[in-house]
Amino acid sequence: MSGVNAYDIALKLSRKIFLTPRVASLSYIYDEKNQTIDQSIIIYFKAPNSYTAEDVVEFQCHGGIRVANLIMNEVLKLGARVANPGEFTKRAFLNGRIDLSEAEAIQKLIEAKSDSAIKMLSRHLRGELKNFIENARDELLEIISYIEVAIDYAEEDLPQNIEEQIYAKLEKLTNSLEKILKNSKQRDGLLSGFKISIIGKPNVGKSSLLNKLLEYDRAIVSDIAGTTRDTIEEEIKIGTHIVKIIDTAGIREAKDEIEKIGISRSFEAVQNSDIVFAMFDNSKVADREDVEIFEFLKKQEDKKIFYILNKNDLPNKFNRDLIDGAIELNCKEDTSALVERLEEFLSGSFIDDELMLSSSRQIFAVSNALELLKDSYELVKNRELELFAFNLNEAIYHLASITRPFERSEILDSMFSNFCLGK
Ligand SMILES: Nc1nc2c(ncn2[C@@H]2O[C@H](COP(=O)(O)OP(=O)(O)OP(=O)(O)O)[C@@H](O)[C@H]2O)c(=O)[nH]1
Ligand SMILES: [Mg+2]
Repeated sequence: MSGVNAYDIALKLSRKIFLTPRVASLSYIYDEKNQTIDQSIIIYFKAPNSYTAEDVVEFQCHGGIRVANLIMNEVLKLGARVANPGEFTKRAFLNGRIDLSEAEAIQKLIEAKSDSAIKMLSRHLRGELKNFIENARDELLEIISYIEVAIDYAEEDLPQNIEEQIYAKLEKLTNSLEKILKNSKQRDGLLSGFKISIIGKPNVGKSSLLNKLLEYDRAIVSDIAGTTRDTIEEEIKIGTHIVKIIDTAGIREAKDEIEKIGISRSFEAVQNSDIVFAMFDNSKVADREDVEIFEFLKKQEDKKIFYILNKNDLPNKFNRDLIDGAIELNCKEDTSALVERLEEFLSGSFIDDELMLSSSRQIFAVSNALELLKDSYELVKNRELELFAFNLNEAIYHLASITRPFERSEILDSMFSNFCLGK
């Protein structure tokens, strides 16, 4: 419970005269008819030293949902109401306890898909992203103040090297924003969980690979080409990462309408993933369809592609030169060679000391600010200093939206509604 009446309600429920802040008190909980519901631990956090910066009371009751529900009912009868999703964190923000970058880190922490993600988010929680953004803002303010002095001068009185001086400052800032943006985009999968799609011609062993990775027979495997008709998504743990893996329908020139739809979903799956397992059959001669798959993969510049030559227990007929350095597997028996390479890639995708952004909202804000800064060079060159100052102010506005937005309600509503209930 959080809010001005939280403490009073807790006293009524426990029939206590007082609760010592930050002390775990063992207490019975009573209903309105004076019957005991449970014996539980009550902890009172006195404002402002709590998660929300308001009076907060926590109950640690016995397990199971029933006891908790009974206590909840009594709390509601005494005047409390059920919190909205993310309301505790929203109050923490509104009460100035945390900024938005920290609130987002809390949300992402709950959903984190890897140990490395947790480490990065805990840095955000310690305020590292906030400091980064505030430094950028201070540098922009410095340039603006510089400009404002310049605006007051007549053109001919301006120092000769004013352009270079502004350029130097601007360049430093542009570079650091570009860097954090690049890091964040490249390693997006780190926070949201990497997505891997398995693609290849029919019958190469894609579903066999999925099943082997999951260690149970999730997908139907058969020697009939075109067995998998629709994409199948599952989560697996690779080292300290939870990744989503998508088995797809084999790609070929299909006549069947349903198979065609399945195949277009296979291409979509590749487009939506960070990593591709491209599988070929060692026991067959490479043909036109294999080549077409290569052509398609060549265009997927931003994906990490693992080439796999499957069925290496059978005599080789596939032209190995086509996929030099492919991982050779027998999916029915052992996929460890692939898992090792994947694990290496996943852990290598995280560089400890590089700060990154944690949400598309933050990426959007930095991209907007960066665009404005890039446009500003031209303005300095043309001595359009007023417009230049305006641009920089706009950039500050975008950066501020990451930590403390100027126009709050819209951003806040959309952001906190993504939280899970009770946080
Ligand atoms: N010898 C051998 N057979 C394999 C291997 N991997 C899969 N197979 C067999 O190849 C056949 C096709 O396997 P699937 O996993 O269904 O192939 P798929 O790529 O999912 O095929 P579609 O769903 O039709 O696209 C099955 O009979 C598997 O048992 C392997 O490494 N060695
Ligand atoms: Mg299949």
